[in-house]
Amino acid sequence: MNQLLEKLSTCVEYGKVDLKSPYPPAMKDQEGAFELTRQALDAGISPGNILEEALIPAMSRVGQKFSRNEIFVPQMLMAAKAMSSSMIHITPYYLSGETKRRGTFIIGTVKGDLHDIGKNLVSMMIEGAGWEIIDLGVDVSTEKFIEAVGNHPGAVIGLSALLTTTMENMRRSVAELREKFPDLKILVGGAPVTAEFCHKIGADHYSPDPQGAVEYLKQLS
Ligand code: B1M
Repeated sequence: MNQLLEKLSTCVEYGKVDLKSPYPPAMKDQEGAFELTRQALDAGISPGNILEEALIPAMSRVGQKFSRNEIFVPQMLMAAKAMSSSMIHITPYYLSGETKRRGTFIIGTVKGDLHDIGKNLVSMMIEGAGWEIIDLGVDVSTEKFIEAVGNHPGAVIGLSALLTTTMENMRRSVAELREKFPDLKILVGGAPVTAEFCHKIGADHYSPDPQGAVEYLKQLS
């Protein structure tokens, strides 16, 4: 791999955002994802190659380490922050249509539920895997989920729930989404959710963590 891309990939994996970022201490005073992405673009490397060869593999390594409990939420957040600093340079190419995303992923925490830390991690990892994210936020009504799917034909949807009480709202939203969009792929997750519950409510896939969600989407794209 190109040396610049290799360096950029390492920065994202270890959460080195930019030159002035003191984290991680071992990379203090070194350029970070922000500067290296700019340099890669200036060197003529395409945004698609930067994404496919540096950013996506870095986030995939992060997801695998998180699944194996080798890193924890703060490290994952720093990696996502580094990825976002790189995306500042890459996003304009998507907006201009010059570079294509792998698909659109709609995500939200179900009605009555305000927990969003896990949902945000999932959405950051999926964005890191090359998908466009439509984040509906927390306390999302079934109507809002339905409206978003209507506005983004072909999108995959993800519902998160952290409370046993809001699992019932997840069930309702999934049932109505399924009725309106029989072919829609529905992913569910959140601490109290299980594969058995997913199956019972008619969703397509349950993932206990962001990496599982990324792997599922990979099969679909
Ligand atoms: Co809340 N809360 N909380 N809380 N809170 C829990 C969930 C609870 C287990 C704490 C406890 O009692 N031990 C408990 C639920 C009990 C139950 O239902 N059985 C609880 C409760 C009761 C409440 C309130 C009712 C408290 C009250 O007011 N009496 C209240 C409810 C508010 C509401 O939602 N309506 C409440 C409020 C809050 C805060 C606002 C203070 C805050 C949320 C802040 C925020 O999210 N912005 C909060 C927090 C922080 C927690 C705990 C401590 C941490 C949750 C968290 O962020 N975990 C939590 C206890 C705990 O989990 N230890 C608790 C870290 C996060 C990375 O993990 O969200 O599980 P998690 O996400 C994981 C996976 O689940 C998965 O990937 C993530 C990364 O691995 N995942 C998905 C998540 N969504 C996914 C979607 C996918 C795929 C995977 O596909 C779409």
